[in-house]
Amino acid sequence: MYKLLNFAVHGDHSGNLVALEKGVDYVFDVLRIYYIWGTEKNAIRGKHAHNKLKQLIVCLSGSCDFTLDNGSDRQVFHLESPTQGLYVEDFVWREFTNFSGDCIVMVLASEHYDETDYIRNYDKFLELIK
Ligand code: T46
Repeated sequence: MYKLLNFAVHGDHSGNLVALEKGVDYVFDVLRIYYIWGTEKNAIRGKHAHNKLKQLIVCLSGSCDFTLDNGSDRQVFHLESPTQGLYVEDFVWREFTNFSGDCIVMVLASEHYDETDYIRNYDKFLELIK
């Protein structure tokens, strides 16, 4: 399952603020936060799914494209605002591309980093979700 979320923005003449709260904007315990920047425009990141991991993905600056695939549907999300987040559950194949030079992506994750949670072969992913 994946879903594009719109966050509440607290803005006034001095600027904007978004607060992400458990139970409102995401539902899992956050065990890890990581961020990605300085990615080459033509890079392709991701190319995997997860067995267990749930994540909330926010493009804080610039833009990039996230392609999500649940085995039957494939959808491209153009992330370009810190007011939106992509919630992505386990067993979703993801690729991200088309990075602007100023792109900074922050990810809230439900698990510690664990290489054994990654499914890096697309055919195996299709096999597992049958
Ligand atoms: C995902 C997408 C959106 C760590 O040591 N700890 C970490 O928490 C992470 C995420 C990565 N790493 C190391 C492992 C690799 O040596 O950092 C290097 C790059 O990681 P990776 O190639 O997995 O990066 P992406 O951008 O392809 O994927 C990441 C996440 O791994 C993945 O869960 O959903 O961002």
